[in-house]
Amino acid sequence: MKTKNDETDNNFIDSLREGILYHLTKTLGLGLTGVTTIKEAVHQGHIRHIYKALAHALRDDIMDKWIATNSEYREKDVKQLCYLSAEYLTGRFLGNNLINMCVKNEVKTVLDSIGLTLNEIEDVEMDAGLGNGGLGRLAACFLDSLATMELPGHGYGLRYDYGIFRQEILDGYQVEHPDEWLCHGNPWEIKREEDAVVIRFGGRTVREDMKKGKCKSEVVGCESFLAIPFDTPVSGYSNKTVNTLRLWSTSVPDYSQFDISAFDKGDYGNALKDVLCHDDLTMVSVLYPNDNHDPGKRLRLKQQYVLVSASIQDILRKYKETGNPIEMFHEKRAVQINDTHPSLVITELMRLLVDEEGVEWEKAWDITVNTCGYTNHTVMKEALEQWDSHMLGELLPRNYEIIEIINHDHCKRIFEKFEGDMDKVRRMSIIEDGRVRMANLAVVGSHSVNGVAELHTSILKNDVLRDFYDMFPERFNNKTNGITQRKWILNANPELSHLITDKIGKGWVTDLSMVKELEKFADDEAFLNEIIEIKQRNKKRLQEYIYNSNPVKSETGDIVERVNVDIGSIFDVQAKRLHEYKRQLMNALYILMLYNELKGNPGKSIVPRTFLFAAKSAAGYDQAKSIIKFINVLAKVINHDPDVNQLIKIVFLENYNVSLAEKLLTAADVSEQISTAGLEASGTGNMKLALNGALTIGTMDGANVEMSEEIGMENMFIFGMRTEEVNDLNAQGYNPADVYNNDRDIQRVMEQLRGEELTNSPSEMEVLRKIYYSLEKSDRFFVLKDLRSYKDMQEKVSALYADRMAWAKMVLLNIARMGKFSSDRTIKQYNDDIWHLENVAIGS
Ligand code: 26Q
Repeated sequence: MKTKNDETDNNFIDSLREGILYHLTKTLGLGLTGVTTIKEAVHQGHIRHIYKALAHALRDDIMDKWIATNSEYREKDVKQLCYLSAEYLTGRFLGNNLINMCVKNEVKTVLDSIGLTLNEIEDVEMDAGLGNGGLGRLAACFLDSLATMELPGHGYGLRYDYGIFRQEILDGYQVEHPDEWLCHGNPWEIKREEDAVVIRFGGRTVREDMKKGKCKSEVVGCESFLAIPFDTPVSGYSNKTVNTLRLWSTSVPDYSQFDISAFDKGDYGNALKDVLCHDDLTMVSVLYPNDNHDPGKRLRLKQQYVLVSASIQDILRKYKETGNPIEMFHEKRAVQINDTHPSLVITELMRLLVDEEGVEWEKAWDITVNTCGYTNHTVMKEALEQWDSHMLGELLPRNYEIIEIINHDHCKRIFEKFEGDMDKVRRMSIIEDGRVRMANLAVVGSHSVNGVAELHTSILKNDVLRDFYDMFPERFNNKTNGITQRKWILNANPELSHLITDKIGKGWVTDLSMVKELEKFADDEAFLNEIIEIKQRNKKRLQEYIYNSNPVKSETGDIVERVNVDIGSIFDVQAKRLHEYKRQLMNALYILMLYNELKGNPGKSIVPRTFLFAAKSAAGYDQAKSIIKFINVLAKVINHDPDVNQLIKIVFLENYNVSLAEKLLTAADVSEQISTAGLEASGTGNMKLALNGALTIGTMDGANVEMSEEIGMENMFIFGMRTEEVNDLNAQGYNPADVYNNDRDIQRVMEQLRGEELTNSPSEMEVLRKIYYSLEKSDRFFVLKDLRSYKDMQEKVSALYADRMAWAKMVLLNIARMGKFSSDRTIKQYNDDIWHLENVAIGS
């Protein structure tokens, strides 16, 4: 079947031209006197105007479908999913919409006729970087899959004025800048002031009935203000579904709370005093740049409560408009909690049901538990959220009281079920030691608890949440992550997409399992050559990007040099947040060992390699920042050493974001997935890279395990300790000296970290020393322990690359066996096991 993707639609082209011209004048107010074609308009306007007019023209098309989708959901009174997430890493919207509306060719034609390229126009748009890493990107992939699969599922989140910071690398150090993603406006969102809701903090509870907290309560003396929603349409691929991403903003105070008399007397300051404190103004203003780390900040708690309270008030209000009885709420609405960040939705729903709707406590609890599902994304202790009880009690008195009651009932049940096992009660209590443990609340208040890969879920069951698994075994289930192939191949890698479609048809776009059919070309040399050539062209594009847009900069931002990478070399990519458990340091130490080897054996020939790193570190995470600096010190040494720089090179790509990921991951030959076994919940970059034809060097961690089951161990480069070995070694006591005292090459790199060989700058030496001591003292993530087996495996990678056809065949098998890792599959499993939404084909 031909669609608009194969055949250009001339009617659409004409209406697009008209639409762009219309919006240039009527929406953007450009006085294009005497202008009748866009071509003439381009001469008068800026490229940004063309981008905006194009966005508006496309939006016009989306709007009708959006309205139709909403009315169909309403009329059919279907069950709807509300995905609650503090983060959405969507990246740019233009590309997503062009792909899913199947109008990319038409838009290219129109732009071409006015002398512009789609790339130029796309580059005008800033990334929506409202997330840190994997968890936020997963939420964005899920929205794409929900809409494509015609399921009624919407996202709720926060409209941060500033997303993840823009990273600059100056003299090798990370410098953070505010991300002003809204500075030129956002044509994709619609402000819905009519749906604003009031959010209340502080105050104290009073009760209608003096018995206990389980009955109706009211909070008085609060500080309150408004949360205002902004909606962004989420189009499905090649269908008529348009779901909604609703993001809350809080910059406007609740004027109803103004002391008007004070205001009238000219005492503006006092009138505003209780409504506008510093926090209020900045509440949803900036994303916390932490990933897998919880600093326990009060403002972060306020943000989370805005998300939760605004969303569930909105959900409940719209539900009541359907006329269905409150007792049926969980049959018509599902709430998925993306990590513990929105887990206060449990107490907020209880509060609304009991205090506002007058539902009896036990009934309200049933509804709440049956509505909520909780997804865990980490086993790292420092990332498990805990709030100080006093802070929570002071900021959200009624919610805290509700937690106390939930906890009381919960502890009582544990005591009864486990025959007075007080240790167990303490371990499982929601409140303990003056802290509220949000993961415990999330498990107790949800009917479903899931991990994000098989290994991760089994670690939850057997270790992190073991007591809870004993108590509620039926709640635990696995949902292995996936990625949307629309974004990560169709949009990011058009040439590979065409090749695949040529060979097996386009079914894979909505059913990734079909890529399996590529396996029959595993020995087709012409086909393998085409794969290699596409990769080379992607590498060439990345090479140009590095040369033009990623120069080495001095402390003051002056360009020091431009780096030219060799596209004949292996592009070895580690792109992910910087965290010690992800072991970018192990990669860097391996490069140092390789450097030493080359220096010690002049004339030694190896397969040339370019080591590409891209990573942001949390602004306050010192050790991670030191690792970034260390990588850049190594880059300086190696890239300037004529003995080796024809063979190895290091590039640190600054400001890793979704748009850069599209350029970088499609150009990779080798994918680094080398976390300490048991610590990476799933990983999703591993999937994006393999699907785009990179081979994985990795540990048996997260989703790598399932990838190796699909792809075959023999088609990946798996090394290092397994989870059980890590656990055993932890139990036994690990001494890193045992490693470096018995391995001269590792000892050598340790000496280089401590000595003056790599640098004579005192500040750089200090950074290196810090890394040295962390390894020498504890090496918490077993970098030294796994380093030797990592190096051995890297040598196997190089050997295979030298055999061009053997490499290409393995690449093909990797691509062909990635069918499982589509987020469409993940969403289907969430839906079958947890949400039970029905498919709604709009307009049929
Ligand atoms: C918590 C409290 C205060 C401030 C920030 C945070 C915070 C923010 C973000 C804690 C954690 C995160 C993000 C976690 C995350 O991205 N986890 C990743 O989730 C992916 C999707 O499931 C997995 O593939 C990754 O393995 C996992 O690390």
